Amino acid sequence: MPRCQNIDPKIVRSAKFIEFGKIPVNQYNKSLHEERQNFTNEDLIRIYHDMVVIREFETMLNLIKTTNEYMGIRYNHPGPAHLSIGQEAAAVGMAYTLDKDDYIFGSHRSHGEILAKGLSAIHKLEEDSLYTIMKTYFGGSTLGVVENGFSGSIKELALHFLLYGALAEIFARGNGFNKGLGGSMHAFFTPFGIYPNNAIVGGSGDISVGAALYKKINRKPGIVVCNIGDASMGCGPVWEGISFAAMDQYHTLWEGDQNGGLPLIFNFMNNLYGMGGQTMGETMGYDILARVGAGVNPDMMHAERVDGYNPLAVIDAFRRKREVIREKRGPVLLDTLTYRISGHSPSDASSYRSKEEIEAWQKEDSILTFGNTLFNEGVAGAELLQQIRDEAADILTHILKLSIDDSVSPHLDLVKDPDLIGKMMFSNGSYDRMEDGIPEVLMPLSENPRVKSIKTRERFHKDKEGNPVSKARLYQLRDGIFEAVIDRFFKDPTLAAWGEENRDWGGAFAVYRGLTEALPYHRLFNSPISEGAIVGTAIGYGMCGGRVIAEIMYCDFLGRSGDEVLNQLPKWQAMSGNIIRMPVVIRVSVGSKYGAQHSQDWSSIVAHIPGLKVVFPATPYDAKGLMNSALQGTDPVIFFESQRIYDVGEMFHEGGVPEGYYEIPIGEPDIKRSGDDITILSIGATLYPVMKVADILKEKWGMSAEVIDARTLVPFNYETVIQSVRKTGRIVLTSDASSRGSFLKDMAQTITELAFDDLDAPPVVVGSRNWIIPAYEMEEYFFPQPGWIIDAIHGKIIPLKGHKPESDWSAGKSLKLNREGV
Ligand SMILES: Cc1ncc(C[n+]2csc(CCOP(=O)(O)OP(=O)(O)O)c2C)c(N)n1
Ligand SMILES: [Mg+2]
Repeated sequence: MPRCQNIDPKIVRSAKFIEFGKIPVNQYNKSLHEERQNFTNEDLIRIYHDMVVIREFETMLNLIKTTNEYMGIRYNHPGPAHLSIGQEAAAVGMAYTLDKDDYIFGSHRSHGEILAKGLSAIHKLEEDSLYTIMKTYFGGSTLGVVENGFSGSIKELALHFLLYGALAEIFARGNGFNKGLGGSMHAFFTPFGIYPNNAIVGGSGDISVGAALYKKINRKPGIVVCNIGDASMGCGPVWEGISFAAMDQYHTLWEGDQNGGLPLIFNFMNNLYGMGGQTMGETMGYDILARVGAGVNPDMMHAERVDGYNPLAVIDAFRRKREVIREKRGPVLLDTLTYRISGHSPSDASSYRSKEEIEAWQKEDSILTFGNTLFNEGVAGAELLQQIRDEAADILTHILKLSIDDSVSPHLDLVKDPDLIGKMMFSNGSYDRMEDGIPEVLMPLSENPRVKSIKTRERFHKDKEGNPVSKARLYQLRDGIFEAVIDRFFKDPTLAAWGEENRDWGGAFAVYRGLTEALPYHRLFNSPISEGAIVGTAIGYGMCGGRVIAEIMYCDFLGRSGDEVLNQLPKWQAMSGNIIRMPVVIRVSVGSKYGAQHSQDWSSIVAHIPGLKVVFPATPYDAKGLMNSALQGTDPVIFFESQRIYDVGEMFHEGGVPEGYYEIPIGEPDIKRSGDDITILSIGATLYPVMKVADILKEKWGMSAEVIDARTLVPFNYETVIQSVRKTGRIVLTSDASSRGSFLKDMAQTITELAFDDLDAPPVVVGSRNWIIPAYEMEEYFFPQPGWIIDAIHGKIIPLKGHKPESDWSAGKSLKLNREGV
């Protein structure tokens, strides 16, 4: 259904003022006495206990890092440890109301948050399910270490399990929560609702929005809390995440029970510093961080500053904000004021702040203050408080011993299996749907106007008489992608898609035309112009268990989603210890005609990044089969589509593009024409000029060229290419990417290694020039042309009788261009 929201000039042109309401700052003012009806003694003592455990955990790590010793136990931890001594009340207050269905995301400084959330989950879970969670995690290997010789309750065992899983992870041990592949800045444990912490400042800013979308779209219980630092408010992904989370459409266009805001709290752990930069007074201009909420939406994001030095103030805020979320009025922004007594890292000399300042905050230390309050109110005697602190130290001494004992806590054994991490990069799953259920659609597939119109199209480029089919009647490459996408929407209830102009516009270049009619808003929607968050939210949605297609309108805009594509999407499967799967397809349209910032083929850049599958089909048959595979899998796939060839018909597959479902395995190149004299390997749209080259070679020199369409960059089965080279002894590689540092060069080098003895000449790469891409009228001087390929064959592989080259492929020219860097 197309959107219908008329914009009336009379209304939008009328004069008025924007009124901002009040944003509460540290308004909590209840005494413990007044809070007694909300907390039992046991609750209050638990809050104290949880803060103490976190303090001891971080103190132990600080001592290990700075003195290599804790309680007489010596250990050298070479890795990072960004500690949160001072921030315990903020962490415990944040986690207190949350249970395992509530997800937290974090930052490089999240040990305290992990422990607080874990402790809260342990408190709320029944013993049976708690034990099952521990027993089934990595087949019980983490539990086995702490269970051995343990005599206590399940809840006490769970405390040991939590501390051990986190510490072993920090020390890169195989029994850690993420098999030691996450480490201090990325440790997490999803069964307790602890989702990835992120070493990239602000990295969780958009990923957490995707998690909230997952909960909303799939009607899952719980809320999402994005714990990030005050300095991350300067980061693009955070601003983009906030815009994405606060879109009007959740209230104006999403229908039925989907109408309403996201279940999300951006909780800024505001310790007033970046590393050394002061966010208030130096590096930011917000003065009080909560102010930012005022500009975001008319609800001002329900923004508030809370005193994160008082756990009860934070709990109070979370209780109130949960109500806001229950009423579907999210997202919420909390500015939780706290202070980091510890350095940014243990090597930090705190040269950027005065001793007086640190001492002033130490005087108000939350554990000290809260302990005194409990004592004064008669909740706990000094002895009990001391006992809690002593027990925490005892447990941590025990856990430290276990965590550094190589016999029970070894690192992953890369001696025994040097390829172990390689095996963890992809999950290689195959699922029709990520969850059972009935997909929500607005009409039967057969009644969809686009589906009906495609039915009438010719699925091969020539009709039965062998005449070319007109464009209007031709089944095009874009139709292949559409068929795979709509088919999956009718199969997988979790599938959602978003990007710029994905809905009424019909998707960029009309690939999605017809989808709007078939799908409700919550399964297909227009995003803000936020390429970072388009990908970041897809990552969050995928890691929570949903399948998703995100779209980047032009490949050139991938730069805007650099961190998400290069640092987040490829890494979480392996960094989680394979706890997480990532069924995320990023469609990337490679432009043409629009010049230097709209026409680049950056497939080589993503192919360089370990952890991404990279696909680039050039025919309708391949596009449909590869999209089907991408959408059947559980790995991140960057799916390149060239705008030059969206309207080509199928020229290669006999019988045209099948109507039914089929998959083409990702990683298999395809021989588009057989030949004996030379191999031409092409990636993407250059397939078509290459076919011209093959014709010319045949006509003029009687040479038969074997044309191989790579179809995929990663993974890539070289067998097909090597067998071809064995036969032809010669190979040219071509694509629209600028040649320097391209994936073609990587392929040429691999082919040289694998088939050196079979080659008559070195593999020759014919890529685009190392320039800006000029206007359409001059594109033929930039992108590989049939003439260039023939000249390159003539100049570098085999002289072609009588050929007069127009381009220079001499060694001298190559040296000159490289010397000049162009
Ligand atoms: C994108 C990025 N830039 C810089 C860094 C280096 N760095 C690590 S922590 C940090 C300061 C972050 O401050 P804030 O977000 O307030 O969190 P805090 O450290 O105070 O908990 C910086 C600059 C990084 N990890 N990621
Ligand atoms: Mg900070």
